[in-house]
Amino acid sequence: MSARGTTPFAQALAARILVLDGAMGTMLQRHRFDEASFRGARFATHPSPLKGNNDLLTLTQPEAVAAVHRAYLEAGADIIETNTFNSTRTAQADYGLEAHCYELNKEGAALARRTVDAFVALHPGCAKFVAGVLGPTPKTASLSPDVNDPGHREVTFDGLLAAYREATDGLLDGGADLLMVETVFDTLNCKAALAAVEDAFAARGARVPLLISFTITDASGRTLSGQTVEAFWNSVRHAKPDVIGLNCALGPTQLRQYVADLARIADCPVSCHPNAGLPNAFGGYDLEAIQMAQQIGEWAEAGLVNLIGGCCGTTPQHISAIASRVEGLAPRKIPTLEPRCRLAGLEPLNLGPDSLFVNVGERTNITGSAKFKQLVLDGKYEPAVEVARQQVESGAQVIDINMDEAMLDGVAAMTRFLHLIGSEPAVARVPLMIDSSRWSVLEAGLKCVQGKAIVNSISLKEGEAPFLEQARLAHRYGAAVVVMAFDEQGQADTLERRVDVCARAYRLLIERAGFDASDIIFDPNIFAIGTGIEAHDRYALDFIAATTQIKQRCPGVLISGGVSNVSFSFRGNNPVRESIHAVFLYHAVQAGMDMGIVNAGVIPLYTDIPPQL
Ligand code: THG
Repeated sequence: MSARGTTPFAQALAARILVLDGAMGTMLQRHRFDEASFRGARFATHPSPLKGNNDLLTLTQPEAVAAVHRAYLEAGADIIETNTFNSTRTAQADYGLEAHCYELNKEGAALARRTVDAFVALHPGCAKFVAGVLGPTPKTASLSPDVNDPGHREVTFDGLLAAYREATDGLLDGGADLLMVETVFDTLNCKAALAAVEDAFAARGARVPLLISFTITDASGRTLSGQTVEAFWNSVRHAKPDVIGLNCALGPTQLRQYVADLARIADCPVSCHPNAGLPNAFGGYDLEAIQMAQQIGEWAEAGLVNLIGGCCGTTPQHISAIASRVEGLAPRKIPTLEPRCRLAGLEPLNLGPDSLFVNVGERTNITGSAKFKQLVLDGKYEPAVEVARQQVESGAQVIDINMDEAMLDGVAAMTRFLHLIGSEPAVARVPLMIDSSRWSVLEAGLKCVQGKAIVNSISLKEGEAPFLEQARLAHRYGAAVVVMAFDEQGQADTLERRVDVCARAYRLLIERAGFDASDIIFDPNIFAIGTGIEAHDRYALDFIAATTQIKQRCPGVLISGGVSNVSFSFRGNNPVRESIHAVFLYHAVQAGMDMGIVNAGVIPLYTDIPPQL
């Protein structure tokens, strides 16, 4: 695969601020095509109405589409977007044209390709690019369309994955230079698109530059699915996009602060293609070319952008004014970010060496709470969600969710529960830790979360091949991983084995699965002490010593553990258990333990424990 940073696109981005084209829809509307024009001869007898299906014009009015591409090239656009915004099965289902999606994408890319190539032939030496557009689809994987059933979803991750894969293959086969996942309003839809793109690259053994552009829907500064700018960025960073940006919904005035946020936190080029202002009473856009160019020019001068363009309501005049305004201005410098474990729910959670200990709520675990287990077994999901809410209210910054129970369909229970808490903003705020001993349940969970989650857990228990396979999949879904100190010989229970098993897993993850160290969370096993068996006496001490040594041998990783395990021998005596947890954490945190699965809110302060106890 070609390395990032050396493509003609990367070179152009390094040299100047690139200009994207403007709106396609508004330009096509000027033709006032009627039903017969949308259909053309080919779809004359199609059983459902086709008027308004702009993507179909690629096949039935290709000259009109090519004329828009040409107008933007002449206006000074460096990048031409394919007319494929709705060319996914998920979107074309509205017109009964699912069967034509591959062709719509391939032809959409080929038409843009031909138009760009013809332009370059007339203007030799200029660098122009075709961006294959993957739109958001009209459905949301993270939200329920039915207020009475917050657990319902109209579309699944797998359904979107298949739709995006077909579209991506069409765009690449048609000759797209770049791929652009754009107007993202639901991060889970976006993650399905990113996985599809990654799969297509892997199948071809070649990649093209990838652009992601998302939409802030209103003054709340959040996406439609509820994420902040930084939470969104944390949730898609795993795809290592060549450009991350914002488009649509708002005009430049409203978008500026979010572009500035992104410019601060993104360690890759930043783009923006706003609407021509907010829609007026008739749904039109009034911001004129010169004014829009002035605003965007100010962003360029402030060093906020690497690529700019226009969305709804923009015309070749807008793009021409913008292109002239930014010509000769320096592109934004790409910042180098500190390594951090960057998690996200609706809000970001960034963990680094200077972070305080992170409480992971343990109570949404069927194996760890009799109450939660009974609620789920009885199908009482509303009070089960309430358990999650209480954990967050009590200070859990992440919640651990486990549905491992013989009497239960784990995949279905995990899916249902994650859908429900996804609709509960007080819970969805925090990143999730998806806990299961079965990969099928972990994977089902990953298909439900829009944020950057933690997989709990993977290990070398079954050997290197399944470990690497699961690690790569977790990465593809954009998750961090808890790795248990467990190998083919069993759970590591001595200091030396705890450290050795983690060091081996570290090498494999970094060298063979493409992991950043900051996405690796080692769990060197918290076992019960005070069992009466002498060999168990050192378990807590060895965990603490292993924490220090693993951090030395595996730079950049985090350490976690299930804290309540340590006091299992004292079940029934909560004051003693909680004091043991406090003492354990007092030492483990000093040794470098970053996070722990705990009963949030009940652990006393070390200094409050009566000396006698
Ligand atoms: N490492 C990782 N994941 C883990 C663990 C770990 N997940 C599960 C577990 N261990 C951590 N979670 C819990 C949750 C509850 C309890 C212990 C660990 C617990 N529960 C009480 C009991 O069983 O006595 C309460 C029972 C009840 O209320 O019914 O102790 O180590 N990566």
